[in-house]
Amino acid sequence: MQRRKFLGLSALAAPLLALKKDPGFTTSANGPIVISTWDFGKAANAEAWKTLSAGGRAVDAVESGVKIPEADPTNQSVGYGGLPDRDGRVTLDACIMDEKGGCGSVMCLEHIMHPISVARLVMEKTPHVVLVGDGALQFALAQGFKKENLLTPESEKAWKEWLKQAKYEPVINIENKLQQKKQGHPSAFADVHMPGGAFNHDTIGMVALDNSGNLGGACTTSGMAYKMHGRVGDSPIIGAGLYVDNEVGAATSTGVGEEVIRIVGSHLVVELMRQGLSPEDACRQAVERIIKRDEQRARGLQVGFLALNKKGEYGAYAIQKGFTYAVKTNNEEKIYPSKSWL
Ligand code: SD4
Repeated sequence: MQRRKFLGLSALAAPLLALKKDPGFTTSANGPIVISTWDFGKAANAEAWKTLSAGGRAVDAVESGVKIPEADPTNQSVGYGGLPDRDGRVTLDACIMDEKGGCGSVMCLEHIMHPISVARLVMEKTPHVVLVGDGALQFALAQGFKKENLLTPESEKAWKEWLKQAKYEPVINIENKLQQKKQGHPSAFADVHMPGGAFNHDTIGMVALDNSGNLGGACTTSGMAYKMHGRVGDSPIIGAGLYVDNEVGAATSTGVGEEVIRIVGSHLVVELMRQGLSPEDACRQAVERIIKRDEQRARGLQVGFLALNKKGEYGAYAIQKGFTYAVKTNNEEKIYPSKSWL
């Protein structure tokens, strides 16, 4: 019995020996810093920077930053213009954390352009952490948010195309592929078989360190396109899609949310940094945790983590190539490719 257990374990461990070793580099910045997921993080960082460069709070910076993709109708992966669920409904997930351990979240919220700001008010004006669905909408309307139609003609068209085959197939690195498509890049989807142009996942996660040395984070998404109605991913789940601990650091994630929830990914990354790992090593270990659960499965999907510590060092790691993140500091404004397992 013991032996069988041992053999079982070693069989599980064997694929891990194939995990790539990397030197675990970290980069640090003097002064404030903001980092966010994917190429579209660059414009969001620029907005957040207005607050950070004026000496403002990280939590204010990240809220204003992620509102940029939320309001962009051409961004089919976050907020307004986001691809709907299989019933044609745009349902949004978002959460936010501040330096005091405060957190607020909304899940499956419809008709509100800025779910991140509703999440912020859940944090600041209610005794709760999470509001979902109708309750979240009711709260938003009571707080003065406007009810709007978030389904753009382009996203409606893509959904109707998708309905012809109605096959749920998450596409790896969809965020950057959508961005390239927008920019007229001819090979944006060359490597992907997409019935009806089914684009499938999307999120902006942003973490920042302000001039006072405090951290904040925000994460917002329309979730996996063509998901079941009511499906919630990792993004609005505190500890999964985002975690901030002002003593240690902050982390966020993107990709197939179910995988991130199963390992409580962002919290794991922060706890690994608490144990002394660099941001990149912490992200890598979280990715390895997913791979260890089911290597075969992991090969077919994308998850990326992005982390920042109290010293302003940052790093990222993903399962697949193609995950990118944007960085803004006093000295640089850049998009980096993340290291990856595959
Ligand atoms: C979700 N994690 O809803 C989000 C989607 C995402 O890159 O991040 N895609 O599962």
